[in-house]
Amino acid sequence: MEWEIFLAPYRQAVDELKVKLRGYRDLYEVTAENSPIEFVTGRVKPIPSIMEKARRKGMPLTQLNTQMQDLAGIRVMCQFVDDIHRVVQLIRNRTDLVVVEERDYINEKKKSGYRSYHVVVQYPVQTVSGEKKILVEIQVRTLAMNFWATIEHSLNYKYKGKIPADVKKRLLNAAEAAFRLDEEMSQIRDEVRVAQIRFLQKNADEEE
Ligand code: 0O2
Repeated sequence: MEWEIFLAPYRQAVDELKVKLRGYRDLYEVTAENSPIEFVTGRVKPIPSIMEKARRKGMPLTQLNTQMQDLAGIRVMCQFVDDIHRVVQLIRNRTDLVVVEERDYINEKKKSGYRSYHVVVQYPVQTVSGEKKILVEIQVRTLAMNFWATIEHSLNYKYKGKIPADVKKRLLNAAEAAFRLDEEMSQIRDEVRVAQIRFLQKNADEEE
């Protein structure tokens, strides 16, 4: 029950931010621009994971609100790597939250091969006892990065954090393959854009 009371504003923050970030898709629909957001998910960290992380990092349970930045977590999935930077800019421009930290695991991937852009924000929630400022970790990643991270995460869970060396190596190769897939998709998109512009230009010239 105490956990539920402690986590209630985190659930509120996750619910509100999911709605707000999903809203961009509708806002982009009325512009000529493509939405940089494909889909948004969110979760409050499960209690056993909170306890495990607190133990691993030597965090006192009384300091979780200031020390554990991902009790509330939002994930934003994008089609292309460029879209990640557009989403991060949208987050930085918001006036209903304050960005407190950014971690660029795209230019500096983790040892595991993990890639994503993390933005930690401070978000005010209106609770029954007044305003409470909550830390929320927003992970922004491409569909390919998400595919890799989801599978690696479940393997980690399956092997209880002790993935065998050969599987780790193959996961690293798979992370590189996901990275190349992102690069290839961006190039294809750029080439299609150039071809479209040429096609429109040609039609316009012919009509003159
Ligand atoms: P879950 O189940 O996703 O909620 P640390 O936990 O020490 O690695 P720190 O300092 O808390 O990291 O912050 P970081 O690295 O910015 O964010 C941690 C979260 O990023 C993780 O949460 C994952 O969601 C994701 N992440 C980081 N590294 C990896 C990785 O190698 N593989 C995958 N699949 N995800 C990763 P949690 O706490 O692991 O849990």
